[in-house]
Amino acid sequence: MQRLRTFLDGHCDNTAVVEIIDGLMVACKDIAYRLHLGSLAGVLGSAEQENVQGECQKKLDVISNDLIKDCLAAIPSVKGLASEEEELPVACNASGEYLVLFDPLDGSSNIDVNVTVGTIFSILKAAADSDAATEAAYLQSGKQQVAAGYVLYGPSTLLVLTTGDGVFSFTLDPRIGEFVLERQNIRISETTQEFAINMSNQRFWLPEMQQYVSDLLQGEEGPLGKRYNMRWIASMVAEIHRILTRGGIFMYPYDSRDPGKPGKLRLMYEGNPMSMLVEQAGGMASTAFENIMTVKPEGIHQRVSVVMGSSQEVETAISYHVKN
Ligand code: P6P
Repeated sequence: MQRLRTFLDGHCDNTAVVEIIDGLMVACKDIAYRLHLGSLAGVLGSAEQENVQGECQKKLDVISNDLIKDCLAAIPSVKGLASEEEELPVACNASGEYLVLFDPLDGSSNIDVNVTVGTIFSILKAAADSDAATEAAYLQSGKQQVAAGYVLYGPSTLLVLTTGDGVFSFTLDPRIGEFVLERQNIRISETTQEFAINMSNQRFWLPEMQQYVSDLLQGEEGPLGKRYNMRWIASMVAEIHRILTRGGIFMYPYDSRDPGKPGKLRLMYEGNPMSMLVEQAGGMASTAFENIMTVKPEGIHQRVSVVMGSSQEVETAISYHVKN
């Protein structure tokens, strides 16, 4: 059993990034502990406050965010951080060279019904003269990420990460309190018969997306010529983990409920890190019109339309959009 730090020391020659990932896991192990205690930890339910997104925060959203912030601020190579739960970025160590963006507890609406949630993180190199207390320092496209990953708090606690040379997964062994290597060089199957989308939004989608999903639902009698199964967990981390494990396509497309926004999910700490993982595993990640990791960010909480997973299926979804 290879422990996470042993693996990272042999796999990644960027010691600062290794320190950040290894250090971040201290907070994630604490989050895993509190989640698995559930109501016994007195941390379920609402925090009776909203985040910058105008979403009702769960107690564990706030606790997880604070745990990760404190943990990252103590790592010398972290120059600053940006969180879904923080309106503005937070400067950490002036001598640090890296920026960490994260969603501390993605899918947290599932906590009270005991469904899998996760922490998503993205690591960027800070420009030497950048001010980590301002958004500008973080507004780099997804292609600039040096590392990305998520911790999945499910029946077991898993870490899935990439430092730009393949995707690797680790299982938290509670007997020793360490993440141990589970899978190496994870690859997503090019084809799939499983799609994930929230069908209740169907009437708000672009006609192109409506047509694609309609064809998926027609199965072998339709133009796509095969039967599809559907999944929707309402927790992106769990959906993407399923896709990394057995293929599939995950979609949260543009919808007209809020015409001013290109989608629901956030580019910097959901779309980009998940896109890096999916592409490193041989999949594709698109807005349906362009590669997610080429989107030029204009704000740290910017939203993005998401279509990602098995490459051939994503290409099919894109073909419904691009020709029009
Ligand atoms: P809906 C969780 O809130 C999240 O950001 C993603 O993890 C998830 O895929 C999506 O939103 C679920 O959204 O509209 O189905 O509740």
